[in-house]
Amino acid sequence: MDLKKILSNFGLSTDISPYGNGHINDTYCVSPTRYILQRINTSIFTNPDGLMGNIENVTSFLREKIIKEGGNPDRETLTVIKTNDGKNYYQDETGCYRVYTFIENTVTIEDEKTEEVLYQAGRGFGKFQKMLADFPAEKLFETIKDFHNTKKRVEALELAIKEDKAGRAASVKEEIEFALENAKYAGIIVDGIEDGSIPLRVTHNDTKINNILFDDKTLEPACVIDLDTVMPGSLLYDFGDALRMGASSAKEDEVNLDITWFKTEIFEVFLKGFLSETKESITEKEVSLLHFAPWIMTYECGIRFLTDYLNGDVYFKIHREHHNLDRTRNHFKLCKDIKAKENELKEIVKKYL
Ligand code: ADP
Ligand code: GN1
Ligand code: MG
Repeated sequence: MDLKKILSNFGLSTDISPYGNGHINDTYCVSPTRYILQRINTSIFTNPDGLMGNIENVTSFLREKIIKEGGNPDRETLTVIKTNDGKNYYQDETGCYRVYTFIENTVTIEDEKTEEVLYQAGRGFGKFQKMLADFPAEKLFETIKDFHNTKKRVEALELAIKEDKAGRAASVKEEIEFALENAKYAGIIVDGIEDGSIPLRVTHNDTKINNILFDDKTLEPACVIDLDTVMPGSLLYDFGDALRMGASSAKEDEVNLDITWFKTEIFEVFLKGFLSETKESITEKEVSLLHFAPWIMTYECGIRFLTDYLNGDVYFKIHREHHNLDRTRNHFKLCKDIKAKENELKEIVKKYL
């Protein structure tokens, strides 16, 4: 693909290099005036019009709110750059491309998961959810169906085991056993949403720590990014998913499981930050599941990695052989550790409410 030609369709013609560590889209940084150029992964996001429509709706809604609150909308939410003919993405035979302004004087955190960072991330993701509390959910297109439906994720795993497309099932018996043994917990949030006991809210659904930009001096949350999966969901998804990676002592794909555990002190500071924004709206039922949220999101992501490994690595980007298996093992180790610390987590929640 000719990235310079693609950029000329946004009125830009400059230097360009690969950027970031996302697992889904191809991200590039354009300079000297910096922009983010992304090739949208259209095998995952099959309706780019719906996807970009969501992003435009959500960012313009946020923009108005930020202005009303006296904030800086160019810094606190994403800004989509239109193509020369006024569209929110550009399409050619090599794919679909979008451009955002680059939010300067911010940092992306991958490994420096300190208590300060996770406290600020809790505030940032909590505020994001609060700001979208009155966003008209019916305007949202469902970009990935059943994204956090853990029961459906278990079904997808069962199908992958049965089909065994990559011929790997026999080599991961232990992981399959762990996944299926724990499938009995898969309905706890999904069923709660269905029976109305857990409120359906507009949520981010991908609150990984590198999906928030922090001020490079104060580390305060500047902007929540990666808005591809903003859809109706549960507050517990955003809370739990941020801790899946954020509260791990190690990287998401660390293979040394002796140095991989769940840090309860990080759970505590993230909780404190998150509740500073959501305390008024969180329900009793949601509170009763805060200790469980990191477990279910880690379990769900773990079985998604395992499913992808069995399917032959077709969904998540991999950078080495067996990468998805390494991620699976890492997540299942975390699940075991979270379970062992369940009472400690419950006590922490009690302290804050
Ligand atoms: P993916 O869906 O593949 O995870 P992201 O949208 O999260 O893609 O972008 C990947 C990385 O690019 C982010 O983690 C962040 O470091 C950087 N990034 C994305 N958008 C911006 C932006 N507007 N300004 C600065 N950095 C950004
Ligand atoms: C993907 O896009 P990225 O890298 O922020 C994935 C998340 C997973 C995560 C695991 C659309 O997030 O659901 O939790 O990888 N995003 C999508 O690291 O599937
Ligand atoms: Mg991302």
